[in-house]
Amino acid sequence: HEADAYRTDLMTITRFVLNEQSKYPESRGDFTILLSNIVLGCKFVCSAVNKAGLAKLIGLAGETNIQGEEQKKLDVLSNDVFIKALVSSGRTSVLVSEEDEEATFVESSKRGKYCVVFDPLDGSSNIDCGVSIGTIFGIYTMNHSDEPSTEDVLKPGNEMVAAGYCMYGSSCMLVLSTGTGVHGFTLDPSLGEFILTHPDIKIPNKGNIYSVNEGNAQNWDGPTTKYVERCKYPKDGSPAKSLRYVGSMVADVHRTLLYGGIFLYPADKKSPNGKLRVLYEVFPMAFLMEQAGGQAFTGKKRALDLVPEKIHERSPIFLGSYDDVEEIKALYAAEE
Ligand code: AHM
Ligand code: MG
Repeated sequence: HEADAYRTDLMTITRFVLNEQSKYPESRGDFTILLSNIVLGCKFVCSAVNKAGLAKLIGLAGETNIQGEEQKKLDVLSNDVFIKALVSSGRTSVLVSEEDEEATFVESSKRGKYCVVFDPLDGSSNIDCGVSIGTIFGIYTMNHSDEPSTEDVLKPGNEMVAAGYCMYGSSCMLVLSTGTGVHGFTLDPSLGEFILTHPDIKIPNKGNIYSVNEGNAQNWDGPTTKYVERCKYPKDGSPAKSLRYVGSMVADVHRTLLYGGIFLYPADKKSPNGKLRVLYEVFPMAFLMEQAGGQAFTGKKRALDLVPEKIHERSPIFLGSYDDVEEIKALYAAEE
């Protein structure tokens, strides 16, 4: 039956976002243009990641290939692509990338009302062995001042207007929230389009997976230690949780979103603020988790209420299913 083999009404990500934005009478399509440039960056990175083994794109930045050309490491290349796509969109003023120590301030002729914080290629330890990696991004609007500054992005995560990630895995998936739920789009490589495949993702209220780098256990604090102990040896007669840890935040969070459970990157004695970066790792993922019905907690407060003081600041993070995060919150509250 032809109708079964082919879906003819394709909800592309552009069409989806245009529909969403049309609910706002003041919308002039700026966000759609910005997003289509982010999508372009994701498609480029996806294709580069897929070719990486073949094209010898992997290697140290600064290494030269047979033609004597400089080779760029995949993460440097990805960053260049995103910065150029975002600047040329004409819709951004401040860009913060994990790859660049300083923020990028867009020249005045190309400025727009949005600011984008992003990690162009997260999970770098997984690049060379072909395991899933991803891009993470968050979007703010400019403050009402003339000159763009880091103040435009040093704002709590609850002020983000959108957040998302793209996972370069067995399929390429873009997961996005503009504050009205979480929606997943899968790249159809033959069309070069992201098609809505996972509308309105909701995270299960409770999961049976925990995800953490247990190699750091000797340096954990009391509540984290107690929590992970309970995952393995539950006191209430419930079955023990399974451990899954890719070591790529996008992959670990994506699984958590779809299957439920909890992802932890806690503080430890060696890293009192954990490892993950507030602006472009913690906030976007916390935003998505809350939009999907889950929670994100820092060990002290709701993650989205943090007010970052520096663009590359770090924070401990516990995120995932509502009930699972409730448990770790209770353990931290008991400490006080
Ligand atoms: P990166 O930005 O250098 O790639 O580091 C971030 C990654 C995350 O994707 C992942 O959650 C975490 O580091 C894993 O860290 P660890 O190897 O300490 O477990
Ligand atoms: Mg990173």
